[in-house]
Amino acid sequence: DRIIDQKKTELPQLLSTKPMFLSIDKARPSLYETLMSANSLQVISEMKRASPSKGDIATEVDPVEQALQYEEAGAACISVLTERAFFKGSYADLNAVANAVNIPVLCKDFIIHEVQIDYAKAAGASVVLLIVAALTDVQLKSLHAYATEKQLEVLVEVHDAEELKRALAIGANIIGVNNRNLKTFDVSLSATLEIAQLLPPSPIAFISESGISGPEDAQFVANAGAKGILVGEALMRSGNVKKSLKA
Ligand code: IGP
Repeated sequence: DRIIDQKKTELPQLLSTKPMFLSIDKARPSLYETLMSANSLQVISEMKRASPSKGDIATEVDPVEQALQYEEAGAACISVLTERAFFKGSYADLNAVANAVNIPVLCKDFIIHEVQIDYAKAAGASVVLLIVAALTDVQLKSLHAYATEKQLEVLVEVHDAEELKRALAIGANIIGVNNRNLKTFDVSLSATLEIAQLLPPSPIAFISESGISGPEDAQFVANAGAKGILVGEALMRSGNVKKSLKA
């Protein structure tokens, strides 16, 4: 709630200036297709400097160096935190990463308004995150339609059965379960198990997000049916990204 309140105070600034980025136009692969066609667990690797639950993680890291390591190690997609007040991210980070890599790039933020989608697109993202818990049904539906119209893919994030229902109702085809409860910061991989069991037979790219700290966690959520995992902290702290991603 505090993050959303903060977002609301930032909207006037975004609305009063046009997004201006030097973006290299790239035809990136589709994240959905990548996840659905792979026969092994795919990794969305995150550029994350800090977080409200963990404090500073790697504030001084060079986002381009980090992203190139991820890409070279075989990541399916790179997630870049753009939220500034709590995660120390920026659209500049997103823009630098998008220009450096050729794989899908996800703008990781708390999106509540179309203008944030315009910024994500202008900075070079090919995927945006929509968090069901942060939006009304009307907002969720219209932001999903807006992003789709702008040729962006959408990762729709849920945490429980009720939110999954709302994600399915708007026809989300990439659904991520956040193992971290955003209200309490409690992390439990059983959230992935719970949601996996409720997924309909339709072809949904199902992702497990947060709290995946090593190969055992990855195996656990893969067994539950995840086609991909979203990993931030463990990779930011890893001295050897290649080795970690291989494991
Ligand atoms: C990564 P972790 O525990 O591996 O660092 O988590 C990612 O799932 C997490 O950063 C995240 C997030 C979010 C951040 C998931 N959903 C929504 C901000 C907003």
